[in-house]
Amino acid sequence: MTKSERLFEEAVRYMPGGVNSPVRAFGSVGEKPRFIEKGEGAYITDADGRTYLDFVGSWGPMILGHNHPQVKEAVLKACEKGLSFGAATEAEVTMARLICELVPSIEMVRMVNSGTEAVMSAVRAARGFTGRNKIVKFAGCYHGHSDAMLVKAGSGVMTAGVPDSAGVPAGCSQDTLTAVYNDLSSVEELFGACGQEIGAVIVEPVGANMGVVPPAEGFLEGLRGLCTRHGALLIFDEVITGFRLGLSGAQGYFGITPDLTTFGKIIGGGMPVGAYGGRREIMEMIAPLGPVYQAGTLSGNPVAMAAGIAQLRLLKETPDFYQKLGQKSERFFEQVQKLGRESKIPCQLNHVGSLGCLFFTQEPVRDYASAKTSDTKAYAGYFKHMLREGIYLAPSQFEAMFVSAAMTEEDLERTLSAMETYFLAG
Ligand code: KE4
Repeated sequence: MTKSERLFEEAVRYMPGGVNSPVRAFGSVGEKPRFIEKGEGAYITDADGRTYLDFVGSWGPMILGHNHPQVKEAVLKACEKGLSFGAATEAEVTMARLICELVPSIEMVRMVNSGTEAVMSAVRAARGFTGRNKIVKFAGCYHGHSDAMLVKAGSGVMTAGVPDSAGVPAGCSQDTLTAVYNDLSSVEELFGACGQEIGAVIVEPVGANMGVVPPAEGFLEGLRGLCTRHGALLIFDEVITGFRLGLSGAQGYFGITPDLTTFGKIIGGGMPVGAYGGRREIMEMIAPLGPVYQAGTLSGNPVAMAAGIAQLRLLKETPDFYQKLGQKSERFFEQVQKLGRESKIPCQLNHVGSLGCLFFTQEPVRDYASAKTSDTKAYAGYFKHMLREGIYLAPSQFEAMFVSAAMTEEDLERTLSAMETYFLAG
């Protein structure tokens, strides 16, 4: 029995499914989870001493790779001064100023502790600002686990959202309407049916929780236009794309200005951090200034801020950081695409910048329904093959590959040859 197996055997006694977040249980790939002991640069090492090239990167935060010396040093330095005060600190001002400087649409920002909390708070701010209760989201987009976001696509236009989890009362999901990603007409239909009641549309500007699904030409512009026309707010959930696709995230990459943006992952540098921000008149609704209540004991925690500030400064000050990461990723994904075309196993690659996903389906993937045509068993076989080759991929077909700046050309070459063996073996 490996140490990971032994740890898992014990873990399931004390934690639901033996994990603190479901995807880590490796359930959809039929493997026992690897317990990770450490990370360094592009690599992680499990409890049995096996190292893997890490394409998960803690689901996005580790864009610089693990244990970056300057991020680590900033954290250790902050720890020297104490871990948490529950009081205002300079680090929070530095972080808020940095986000407002880097993302033009953000005039004011509030730090929280996770992407879920950022989305939950942004939705409440949108409802408070507009005085409207309905929120439109998209099938296949994930915005964390707050009740209003755990909604199954209702069948008809007017069908109120149906809870997508036990424990979510109908009352919490009835005001969440679901549209089809990359299908503007499905959004127009909802606005046509209840436009004056819709307070906001929330969207992942690049879908990254149904695998990676880029926005179709005109989709994001169309959402912007519809929201403006109907007096609803456009919320970009940039928990994954924020500081991933560029210093001003997907909104800079695609040139669309949302009213509110949510962040997570990269802004914490690996520590628990989320944030939401946007137009001043909206953010001034937030307590203690305005009537929308939101709070958090560890929000803006000085150690977490130190990690996030160090990472954001490195991204801002490293010359041509995103150009280099983008070119490296483009070269890599082009090779993956070529392998996919020669592969005996049908697969489709979607990618945007350093985000990518290989879908095991014949169909081009442009929304949740087409993503779901993927053969998850084939993905599981691919996952296991790559794990044996020392390549750590997302343990689910419906997640993203994250290329990190720490990955070398040799790392990516090794990944491609591991893929080639699998695809050509068929
Ligand atoms: P957290 O509460 O997990 O920090 O963030 C929720 C969230 C919000 N919005 C988007 C676009 C997200 O991708 C996420 C969380 N992403 C998943 C990965 N697909 C986190 C991994 C997990 O759940 O363990």
